[in-house]
Amino acid sequence: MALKQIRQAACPLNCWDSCGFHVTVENDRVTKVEGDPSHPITKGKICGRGRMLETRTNSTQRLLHPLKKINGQFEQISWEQALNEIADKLKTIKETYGSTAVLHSHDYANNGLLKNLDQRFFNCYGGVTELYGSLCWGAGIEAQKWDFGDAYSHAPNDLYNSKNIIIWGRNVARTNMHFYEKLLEAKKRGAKLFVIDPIFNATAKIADEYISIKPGMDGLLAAGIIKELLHLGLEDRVFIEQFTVGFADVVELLTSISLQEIAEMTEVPCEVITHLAQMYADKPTSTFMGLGLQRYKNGGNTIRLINALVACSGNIGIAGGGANYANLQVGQSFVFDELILPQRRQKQRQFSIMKQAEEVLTAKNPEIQMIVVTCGNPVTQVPDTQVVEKAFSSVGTLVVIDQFMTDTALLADYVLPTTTAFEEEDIYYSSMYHHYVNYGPKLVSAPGEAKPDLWIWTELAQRLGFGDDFDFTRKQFLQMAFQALEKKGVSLETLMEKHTLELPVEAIPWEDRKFTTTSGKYEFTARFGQEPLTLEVPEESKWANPQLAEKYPYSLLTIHPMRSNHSQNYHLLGGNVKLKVETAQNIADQLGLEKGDYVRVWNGRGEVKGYLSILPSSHPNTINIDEGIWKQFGGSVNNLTSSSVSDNGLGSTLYDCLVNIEKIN
Ligand SMILES: Nc1nc2c(c(=O)[nH]1)N[C@H]1C(S)=C(S)[C@@H](COP(=O)(O)OP(=O)(O)OC[C@H]3O[C@@H](n4cnc5c(=O)[nH]c(N)nc54)[C@H](O)[C@@H]3O)O[C@H]1N2
Ligand SMILES: Nc1nc2c(c(=O)[nH]1)N[C@H]1C(S)=C(S)[C@@H](COP(=O)(O)OP(=O)(O)OC[C@H]3O[C@@H](n4cnc5c(=O)[nH]c(N)nc54)[C@H](O)[C@@H]3O)O[C@H]1N2
Ligand code: SF4
Ligand SMILES: [Mo]
Repeated sequence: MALKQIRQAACPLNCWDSCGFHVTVENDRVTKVEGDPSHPITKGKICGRGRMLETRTNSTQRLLHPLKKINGQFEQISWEQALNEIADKLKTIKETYGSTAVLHSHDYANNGLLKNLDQRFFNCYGGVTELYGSLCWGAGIEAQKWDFGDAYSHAPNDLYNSKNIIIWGRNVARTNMHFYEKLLEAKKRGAKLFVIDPIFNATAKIADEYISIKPGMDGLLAAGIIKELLHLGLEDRVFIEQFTVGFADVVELLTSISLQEIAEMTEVPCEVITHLAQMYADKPTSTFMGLGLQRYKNGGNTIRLINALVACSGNIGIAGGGANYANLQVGQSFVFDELILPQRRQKQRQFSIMKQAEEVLTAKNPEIQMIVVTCGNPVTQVPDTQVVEKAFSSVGTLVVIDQFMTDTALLADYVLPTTTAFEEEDIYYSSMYHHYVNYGPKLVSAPGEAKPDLWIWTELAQRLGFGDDFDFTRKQFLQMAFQALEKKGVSLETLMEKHTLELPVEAIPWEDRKFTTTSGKYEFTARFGQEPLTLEVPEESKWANPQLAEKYPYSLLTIHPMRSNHSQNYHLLGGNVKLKVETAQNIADQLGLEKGDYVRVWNGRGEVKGYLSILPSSHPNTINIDEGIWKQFGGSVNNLTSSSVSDNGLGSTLYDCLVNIEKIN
């Protein structure tokens, strides 16, 4: 008789929601993944990507053995051979060129605490070339740090204290499902919901008001709303005078542009801007920014101008208010330095994550000899795919650790098969939305010879002479990260028993009006902070580059897919995955395109082909192609995107992209 058990576990995926699971296990096999009804956020509901972790774990496409490319063909080799050869290469590279001739290319495909041990490995090895910045949220995080001192959000249930709720460039219904449920509840309780987005998405459908905006122009819109607040005398003078610095600079900046000009550039009518100013003053108003709206050259300034609006309308540090972007209080609860041992690094070099490919191609002293990829699929996810492919094909040795044969793995010299979340124990958290941390035990054995990332680091460390640094159990590593929490009475033992714990973080950030900036105040501008606020436009726009805009008249967004977490699920969806090119109605009308037409979208960096569909009610001259698509299903939209870096230096400009489109046969 099959032994069937329902076990508590956690979602490992890089996502706002960090859900709790009920996983059915039968005969050492995961057979179903559902929501844990006792989880305070998940309450029994999860998304398709979470449920699909069952398919992901049991898939016949899983990598089962170490592979080595010999004469262009992958051949199965033993772990012993793979580890010995990679360790030998690491030894020789360090001796000949220095340890920074190795690039560690990674992203955050798995939210497990122990996934950070890759950095421990590379630090103990001597320090390699690491990536800095973030494709995901870099510009916005940096903006929050400049203005407030850190990026903190209100606790999820504080939403019920809001009179007005603004969803600014976050695709809540698709990317943040448990927040969507809270929006529905807040509406029931009487809150008014506003959605500002170029795409009339599923969240816009439940809004009281939808404000359609030209992509990349949100900072200007915020500036216009501030202008109207001042014009109507609705700003919070007490907050501005007592708890902020630099407001005079904002006022001066706003004199450089008229409301009419702002309306023309943002393509948001003046009356709507005035109305939004009245709404911001009708407190408490909470603002929830997404990550989509800051993936522009001017992304840092965009977030800073929205912060400025929230601040001068007096919505900071009050129940039902907040400039909610991310909640770094969550990640800051763990002691990462104990895990990654930064002091063991002897050498260091950093490449921007956006420009890693160009940096690989041009690096000197030392040139890159080896790239090791963990928790990432750069050929699909990093901008300017053609350059990424060139760079990742050019190095002496490419090692990819993954569960599947991705487009990046296809380029590798060594592919090492790793486990999925249900095959190893870890603790999962996300600094994006809520402040609960989840425990995920090992539930089933790994198939074939797949091994946890940690096992791979341990084996390599032993071969390289620093095995002692990895001579700890998983639990001991978790205890290292939990040191600060234990002192606050949050114990690892309790988490492992209860599976979910609330972290002791502030529910209403900045309630005491003590900001962690240099001045201790909210910083509108550069006086004590970093750089002045400016009214910038996207890099690829008719204002910044009229010639480019003439050639490529349409704004391309490349938002996150509904049914896949980035590139992780397309190959598991079954059926015929078709690349969808979604355009605003006016583009289809102008070019005589119809739903189902086969079209080519191109710019100076590359092209993508797919099938047309219409984005109803969305902003004119806007196109969207979801990100994450493997070559075999049509190829990554990053063939079109730019590797530019945001204004404040740490973010991507993935949505700052002009293209053209035509019908093909
Ligand atoms: N289904 C699904 N969910 C996911 C993920 C996934 O891959 N799939 N990924 C997870 C990860 S890693 C992240 S970072 C989050 C991202 O979560 P979100 O921020 O919600 O999603 P994005 O797709 O990055 O951003 C898209 C939203 O920003 C809007 N947008 C784009 N440009 C602009 C602009 O200039 N102005 C305004 N106002 N809006 C704009 C888009 O129209 C869209 O509604 O989602 C997480 N959740
Ligand atoms: N054009 C465009 N590009 C984008 C975005 C966009 O909106 N538009 N979004 C950006 C954002 S927000 C993000 S966060 C990034 C995400 O970029 P990535 O993190 O690179 O994308 P994923 O597809 O989630 O995951 C990459 C790989 O990690 C593997 N993986 C999963 N778990 C593990 C594990 O435990 N160990 C190891 N070794 N591997 C594992 C998966 O199998 C997958 O192949 O993409 C960015 N790229
Ligand atoms: S992907 Fe996000 S919403 Fe879906 S189950 Fe995982 S954490 Fe929950
Ligand atoms: Mo992300």
